[in-house]
Amino acid sequence: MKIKQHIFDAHANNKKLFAVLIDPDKVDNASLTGIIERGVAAKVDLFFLGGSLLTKDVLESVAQQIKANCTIPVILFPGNGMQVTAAADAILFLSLISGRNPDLLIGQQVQAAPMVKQSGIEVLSTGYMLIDGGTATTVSYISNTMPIPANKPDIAACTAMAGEMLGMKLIYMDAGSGAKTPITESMIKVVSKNISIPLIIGGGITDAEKAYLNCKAGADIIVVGNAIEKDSSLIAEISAAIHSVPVIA
Ligand code: 1GP
Repeated sequence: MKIKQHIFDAHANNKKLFAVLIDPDKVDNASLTGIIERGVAAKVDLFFLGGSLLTKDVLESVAQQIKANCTIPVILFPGNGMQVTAAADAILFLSLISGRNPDLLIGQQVQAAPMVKQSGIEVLSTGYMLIDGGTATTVSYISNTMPIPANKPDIAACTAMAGEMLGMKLIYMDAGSGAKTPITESMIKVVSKNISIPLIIGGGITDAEKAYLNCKAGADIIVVGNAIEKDSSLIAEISAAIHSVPVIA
């Protein structure tokens, strides 16, 4: 319960968190070392680890390398039920509640449940919502679901509310990795007003200003992957922006 408590405490105090997403397929030893070092220096709160489509069997070794070199928690962000390793600290146990694909609503979870239990890692029950990011992303293709239209905040709010009512502990709204248009502040505002659990926002965020505005609109955790893969020096400025949002005393 350690990581969930940490996220809930931050949410209660309006302390915004920064999660750097690492796609294990896309890092090598040197680039991962760079991301870890910059992450530690910039006080990154969380590492998310996973991808919609993994083609190399390196999830465990990447998790181990992060754990061996820093104390930043490693949270699995699995693209499917096979992406489980005891080397991580926790897993976003996702149900794709924006879609109507039963395999991603409950099928993959049934298959993954015994492995997750055996691993002993912390389970973070998460309602996962795809929002149209203006381009076909890997996740929209692989999940075979229709994202929520970007101009329909009411649908997003009702979906998030349903997720909370079903007992989920986090809501993750994602425009998909490399989205052309990240989620709008107006949608974040409407959704965050309608739920009381922490809200994770990601997909297509490429600069500190956007991360800051998302936090001001009601995001609790900002996830950035693609932009950092291209330029890991962004970690420092995005982290500073997210952590500059005033905390409730
Ligand atoms: C994707 O939300 C994450 O699932 C992060 O997206 O890679 O575009 O930052 P980016």
